Amino acid sequence: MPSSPTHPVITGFANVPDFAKGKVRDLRIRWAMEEIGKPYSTELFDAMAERPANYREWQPFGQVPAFDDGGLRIFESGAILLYLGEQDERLLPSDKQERWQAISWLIAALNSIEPVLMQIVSLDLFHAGQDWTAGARKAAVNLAEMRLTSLSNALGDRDWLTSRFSIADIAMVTVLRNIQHTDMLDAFPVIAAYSERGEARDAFIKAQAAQFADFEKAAESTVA
Ligand SMILES: N[C@@H](CCC(=O)N[C@@H](CS)C(=O)NCC(=O)O)C(=O)O
Repeated sequence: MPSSPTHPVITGFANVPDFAKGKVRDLRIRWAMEEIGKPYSTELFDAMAERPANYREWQPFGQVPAFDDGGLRIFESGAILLYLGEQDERLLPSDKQERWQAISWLIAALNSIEPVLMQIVSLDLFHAGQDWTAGARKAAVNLAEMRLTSLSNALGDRDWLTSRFSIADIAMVTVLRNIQHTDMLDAFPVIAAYSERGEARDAFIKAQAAQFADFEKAAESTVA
């Protein structure tokens, strides 16, 4: 539901390599905004160029996403999700135990699962074809499989990480997308079904379409 600059602003990229489309982390924030029906605007940067110097006052690492809600500025996708969760119970339950369970899973997605999966992304995509990656990949896959086994056991027969959908699932489902270029989830049917469930949500579909639409718009304006 992208809209005018009077709405909260999410930063993202105008152009990324094909393998990164649908994976750039602004997708998490777009998804959360769609879940609660909140319009937003985007500010897009050229991924291959230096960010504007003053952007680092907003996002110290020059990364996306960052978020501006009427002058209130936040960086880190997890922090932005927490901010949105604080505003709407559809994203984060108010019951104390459920809330902290969801926050625990949000941090687990970003801190226990994402770094492990990003090692595989780094070896397969960012350093593709470099001869040192073969040995390193085996160790990275072993560690990832250990974590995925734990995640699968924790999910069990539940639909979501906690008793209902929350920002924890937005984080986890988008994190898991990073290994879509592999067949690793074939061995984890519980996680594969969980990912599919998340990606089948209307809000996810709209968010992903909006990210792709922004890439296309930027490509058209480059050609024109
Ligand atoms: N921990 C940060 C990671 C952000 C991040 O890695 N963003 C990527 C795009 S998905 C980026 O901006 N990469 C370019 C760079 O690191 O310079 C978050 O979750 O917001």
